[in-house]
Amino acid sequence: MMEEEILQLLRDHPSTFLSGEEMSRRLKVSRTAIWKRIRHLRSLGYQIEASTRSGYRLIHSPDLLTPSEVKPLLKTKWMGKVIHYFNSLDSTNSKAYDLATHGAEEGEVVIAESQLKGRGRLGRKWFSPPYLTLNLSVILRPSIFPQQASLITLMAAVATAEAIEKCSGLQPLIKWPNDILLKDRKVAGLLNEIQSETDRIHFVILGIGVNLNIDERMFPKEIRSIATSLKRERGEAVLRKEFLRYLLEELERWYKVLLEEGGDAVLTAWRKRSQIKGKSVRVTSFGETLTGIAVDVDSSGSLILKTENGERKRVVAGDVEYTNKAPISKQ
Ligand code: BT5
Repeated sequence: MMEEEILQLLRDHPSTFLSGEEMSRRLKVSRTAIWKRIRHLRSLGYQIEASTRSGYRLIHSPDLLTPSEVKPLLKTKWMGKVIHYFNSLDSTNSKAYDLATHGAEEGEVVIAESQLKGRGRLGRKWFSPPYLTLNLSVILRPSIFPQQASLITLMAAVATAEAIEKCSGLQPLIKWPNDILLKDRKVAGLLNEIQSETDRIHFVILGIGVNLNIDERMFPKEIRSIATSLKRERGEAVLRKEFLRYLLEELERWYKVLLEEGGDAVLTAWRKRSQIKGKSVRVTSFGETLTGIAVDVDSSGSLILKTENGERKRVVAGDVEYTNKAPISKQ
């Protein structure tokens, strides 16, 4: 994108003007083409000072998640070094799946400012309005068995929770298997999709949606009482590109922990962040509903439950509801 190249040139000259002539020479396009792109950049929120004699100077950048905004902040070795950025997509997971099928490498990421058909699990919808959320999909090619793929979800949940804490100071809790909660409301959700053979994973698409700057009244009515955002809980907007930076760093770190130290190291961090042990839960799994006490999560990421009649059950996938809410007192 030529806009990216123009921004790069302007950033390389932070305290001086760069003439339109110089820019058109470097980018091998006409001065009118440069002017049109500058106008477009301004419409996106970039403040670019223009002087007929001296040229252009970048004064202020908006909080977009474009590669040119994000890359200067990134301190990762390989995660997010290639960013496929879109203003709008149906779903970043679908796009990433497509890219991975055509050979995209581990660590490449897809970001969209908004999703038209953001996806949750089991065909559910994910609300992702423009410029207020993070919609991220990461391509991973782990050399682990397909049966261990749930560990990737646990790893991503830990990384997302840590990024939230680093960015906001808030302490989120993880709810099995893929929710991140602040004060019992969902602030982020994970959707992992995997392409594999019986004993080999081709790739995993790690989809992460985080509500960053959504105000409460902006949430659709159906989820208003169960969803929240970092802005709502913190009382102040977060810089989205800074959050993305933390998240990519944490993902790189925890993925390394998983591959080098194994699932136990991730599970230890996950248990601390989930406080699931001993909680009364109702679990819906493949159309069946189970109630009981959560005992733990095992080494493959499954939930272990002690049911009301004392049986131990292992749940591989499903939805959890906490049922030990304080009783409403009678007056
Ligand atoms: C999830 O599913 O929580 C997975 C969400 C993953 C979204 C990311 S965004 C980037 C990537 N690209 C995609 O297309 N998806 C991933 P699940 O556990 O099934 O929860 C879905 C339910 O959460 C919905 O049925 C709503 O009740 C609720 N929900 C929808 N949008 C929400 C939001 N923005 N915040 C909180 N809750 C929401």
